[in-house]
Amino acid sequence: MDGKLSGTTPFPAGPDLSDEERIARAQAAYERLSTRRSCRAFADTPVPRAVIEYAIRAAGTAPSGANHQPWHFAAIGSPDKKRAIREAAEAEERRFYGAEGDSPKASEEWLAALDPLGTDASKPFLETAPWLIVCFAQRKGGIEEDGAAQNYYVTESVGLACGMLIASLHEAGLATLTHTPSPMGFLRDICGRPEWEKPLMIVVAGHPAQDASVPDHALRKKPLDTISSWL
Ligand code: IYR
Repeated sequence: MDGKLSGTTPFPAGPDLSDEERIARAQAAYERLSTRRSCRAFADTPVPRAVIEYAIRAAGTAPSGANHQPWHFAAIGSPDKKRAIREAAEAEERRFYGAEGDSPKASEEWLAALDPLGTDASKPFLETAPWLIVCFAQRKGGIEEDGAAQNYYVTESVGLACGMLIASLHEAGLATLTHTPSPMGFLRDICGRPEWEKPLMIVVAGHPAQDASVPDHALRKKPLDTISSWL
């Protein structure tokens, strides 16, 4: 059987709601999610591991290619590991931003696009925040533990899981940042992950620092009639 299950189970019934109740729920979900902001200054206030565990469990329910669940989440809470990640990430970011006098690896256009966010090579939040969740995409593995099967739609699948991770952390009242030092191969070494896993992003989670702020640029969301068409 190779661990594959061939039966079926009845599709679970959704809640018995009127259309009005459904609209109200959809609106409430939108309103809650729309308050999420990327946070770039975190307090060192601890967050229980159980919160992170449930958020990772929720991420692990995401749809994925052939249900192979091609993700691994390394939850980093230890100060030593956080420091190692900060040091390696900042070294890459200094090259990206050209902070050491060399010409930046990033194009002028890219740096101009980041200007309204006010980001630079300094990433103190990687040590201050209580949790760094390093999200890995598994090029192979299949559904079996230690499997060798090819995985499919890996980036799409892990992107969906990361979205659900962030939404769950937001629901739990935490601030998050999706951080993408570039390149980020060093995360594989620090987290002790195998070469067929590709780090996709770090999800930083915790409470915002008292002086955390949101750049106006981040508040500009495209309206419904731009992001959708109805045919
Ligand atoms: N990794 C860099 C640059 C960066 C790139 C994008 I695209 C962003 O939306 C934000 C930052 C950094 O973290 O500073």
